[in-house]
Amino acid sequence: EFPEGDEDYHTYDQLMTALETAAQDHPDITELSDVGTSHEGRTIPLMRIGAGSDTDKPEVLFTCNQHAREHLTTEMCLRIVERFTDGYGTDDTVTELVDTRQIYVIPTVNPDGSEYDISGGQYQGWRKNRQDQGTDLNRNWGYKWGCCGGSSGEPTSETYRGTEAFSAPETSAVRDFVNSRVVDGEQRIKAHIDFHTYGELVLWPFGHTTDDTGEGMTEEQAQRFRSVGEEMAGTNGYTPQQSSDLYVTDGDVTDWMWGQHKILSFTFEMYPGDGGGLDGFYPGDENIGPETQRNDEAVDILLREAGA
Ligand code: 0X9
Ligand code: CA
Ligand code: ZN
Repeated sequence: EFPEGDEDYHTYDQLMTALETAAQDHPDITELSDVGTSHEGRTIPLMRIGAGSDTDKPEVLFTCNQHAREHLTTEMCLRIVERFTDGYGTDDTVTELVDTRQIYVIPTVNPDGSEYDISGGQYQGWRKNRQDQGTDLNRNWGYKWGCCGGSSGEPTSETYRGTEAFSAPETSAVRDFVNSRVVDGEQRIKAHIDFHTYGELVLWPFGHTTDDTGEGMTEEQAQRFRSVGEEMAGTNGYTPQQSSDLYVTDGDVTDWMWGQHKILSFTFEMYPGDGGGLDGFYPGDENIGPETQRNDEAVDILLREAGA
């Protein structure tokens, strides 16, 4: 459970209950399922929100909580679920987007790590999954995995990349779902945000190279990332930049989404901007409302962009 004073954050069980409630209250526009199970056997939930199940509509994916201690991101995904279900039929923007898009939300990619991080009612400062000494899920994706000094081969490292690409059941489950959205040879998912904390940044690929353009990224494509990234950052006040401007990573999710599938994929680093080390991962629960709402417009922009 969460420490005293932070009870508004959702534990895994509370998250599952909230998702079940949203699905039960809005059966016509939702479908709650899962992409598979974690190392310790927890279900990794998947919510689809969209009016009608047809495959002609552009699809958008939101993922959260790859990193265990980044609990604010789980709340971000839950807000997306609740806004696009409760707002249907009353909020014009929500209604239009639910009518014209399929919205997929995976609120916790790393349920084992997240539960471990709050075990004993104290924050454990945990980042990775719970397989052996822990794999950094955001170094385990299969596009140029381990290529470029942006991850570690040492199991004790916070950025351990795993024994091979997709060695973690959590990344391979999400991979299989995304691969399954290739219908008639076309990837139906057009855009994606992976939420992290912290730093207040909007980041785009590639992360494995500091080059702006090159293999897998034309001038025109890089321009589109920059312009959409800057537009979103204009609404939440985050700093927009290529992800490798922060630091080089290999095996992160956005490199795979773009490199493998040409999905317009961003990493958001949420509140706070500068949190003083480990404390930055644990903003009080009074921040959940304002700091998730802060990304409403950016989420809407990406949903619209998926149709462009
Ligand atoms: O290191 C990460 O996985 C992300 N930051 S975090 O503090 N949440 O761990 C950033 C990943 C974005 N990719 C690059 N910076 N290359
Ligand atoms: Ca509180
Ligand atoms: Zn993170």
